[in-house]
Amino acid sequence: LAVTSKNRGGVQGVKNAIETELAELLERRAVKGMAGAKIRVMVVGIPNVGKSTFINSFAGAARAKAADRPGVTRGKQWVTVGNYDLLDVPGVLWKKFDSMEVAGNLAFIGSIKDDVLDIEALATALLGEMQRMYPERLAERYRLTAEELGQDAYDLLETVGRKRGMLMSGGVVNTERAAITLVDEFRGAKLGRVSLERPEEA
Ligand SMILES: Nc1nc2c(ncn2[C@@H]2O[C@H](COP(=O)(O)OP(=O)(O)O)[C@@H](O)[C@H]2O)c(=O)[nH]1
Ligand SMILES: [Mg+2]
Repeated sequence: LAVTSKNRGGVQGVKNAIETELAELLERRAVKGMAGAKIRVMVVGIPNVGKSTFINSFAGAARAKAADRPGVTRGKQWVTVGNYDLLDVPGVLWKKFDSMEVAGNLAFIGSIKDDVLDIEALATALLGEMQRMYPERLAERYRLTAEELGQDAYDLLETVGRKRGMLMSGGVVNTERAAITLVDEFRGAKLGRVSLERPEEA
């Protein structure tokens, strides 16, 4: 069962969707006098997508550890809420990415551990995508002139760092700090809501 815009409607919406999906099973259980048996739900998804947060809103309390980075949920954890047993699991990624574009997008949103990535390369690639797809957001957030906005992505990273006063001795821009800031702000939605991928046209 996928949580989508059609069934999100909050926790109750998801419960309704599960109970509709399992109507036959629940009916059979009721006939066998097993109405009290818990509904077991495994919550699966890519790292850092909000699985633990979802379980916590389902439970109405912080029962599963959630954080703004991948790899926080280690091993599986059962959380019992009313007549539900929810299973929180570490995020899963497929073995091989279809394209560098998909791999890059997963890195931008924090589904791949940052320590295995070059943060400046990541920020530069992200800037390139934002220049292409949402230039006005960049211009607004970092108060960029049209000329600054049109620079190569790496030069733009330097400009962002300079504008934020991230200078090292000799006036050299600390591009690593600029990169960390940029990626953090993107993930914190400071650049607004961004869609990196769109459903394929039918
Ligand atoms: N904007 C937004 N952020 C969310 C949502 N759900 C979770 N998050 C944030 O996404 C990050 C990852 O959440 P977490 O539940 O730990 O993801 P998990 O790795 O899939 O278990 C945390 O910083 C959450 O606060 C959501 O619906 N919207
Ligand atoms: Mg988790």
